[in-house]
Amino acid sequence: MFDMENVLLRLALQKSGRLSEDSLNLISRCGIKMNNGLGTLKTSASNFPMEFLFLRDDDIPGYVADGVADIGIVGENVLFEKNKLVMEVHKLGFSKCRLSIAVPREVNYKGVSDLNGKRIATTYPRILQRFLDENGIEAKIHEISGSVEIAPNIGLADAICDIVSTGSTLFTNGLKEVETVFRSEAVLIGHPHLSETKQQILHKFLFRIKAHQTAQNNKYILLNAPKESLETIIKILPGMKSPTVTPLAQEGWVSVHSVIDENDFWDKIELLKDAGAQGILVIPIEKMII
Ligand code: PRT
Ligand code: ZN
Repeated sequence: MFDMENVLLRLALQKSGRLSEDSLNLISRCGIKMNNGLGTLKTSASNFPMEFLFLRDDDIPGYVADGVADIGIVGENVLFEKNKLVMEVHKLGFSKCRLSIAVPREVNYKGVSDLNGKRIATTYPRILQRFLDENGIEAKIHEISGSVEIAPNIGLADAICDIVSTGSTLFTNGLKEVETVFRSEAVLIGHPHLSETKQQILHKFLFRIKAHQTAQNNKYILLNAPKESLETIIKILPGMKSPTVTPLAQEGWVSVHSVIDENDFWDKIELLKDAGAQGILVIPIEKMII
């Protein structure tokens, strides 16, 4: 299918952790079949010129910068903390989280200047330092490699700066979130100087990623409407170009097919019902190329 002189684009993935499942899912949604690689360091794809390296997420920016891997999937938190020379190619929309400062619940925190002179434990010293500098705060950063949330309880620090998702880890450790330092999601990163052939493969991969993301953000909608409401209904449903309208066997009724954005889905359904639409069907879209 591809005649690319046997060049393979090497993608670095997290071996096991919070990014792994969604990364593998994305690859599969792009129609790329990975040869069985469970437990191995490296595997290839059977139907796409791609090879996969399984690594710790912290090592991914470095390997991509050095050219050991051509592209990688990593959290923006790790990308910015590692500060390696790589390109941020595309945001992937999963593994969303934030890096926040938290203090013991009983502390009467009034604002960022309360952090002056305090000790803050974190595994993200670089991102935290930038936040402190931007806010003109002088605090002491304690870099630790894990279990940051216990630092205040054992007297190691007055505050922490750590990844928060649901907030339950902070809660169970008697901490409260007081400042958001950084928002993160998984991103596709790339080596800054890929060969022409590798860039072409990356292009194909990106095209598939975007088709999958667009499909995820849209729904296919089918409904029946009385002919006299058609004009109103078409205004509510702009669709990709214009909706498909076909007559129904029942006199005076038509069937309307279109695509709607996931974000204004519920508002549009209300409006469509009010306009006289009936038998509304909403169907997920597998791929969408616009
Ligand atoms: O072994 P390896 O080094 O590869 O993995 P890791 O243990 O360093 O990373 P991993 O798998 O935990 O996370 C990978 C990436 O997922 C992170 O770099 C973030 O970009 C993203 N991510 C999304 C998260 C979370 N959500 C998350 N909740 N990373 C970590 N957490 C931890 C956080 O450190 C804290 O301990 O979960 C806890 C907080 O969660 P809540 O839900 O209780 O608030
Ligand atoms: Zn890690």
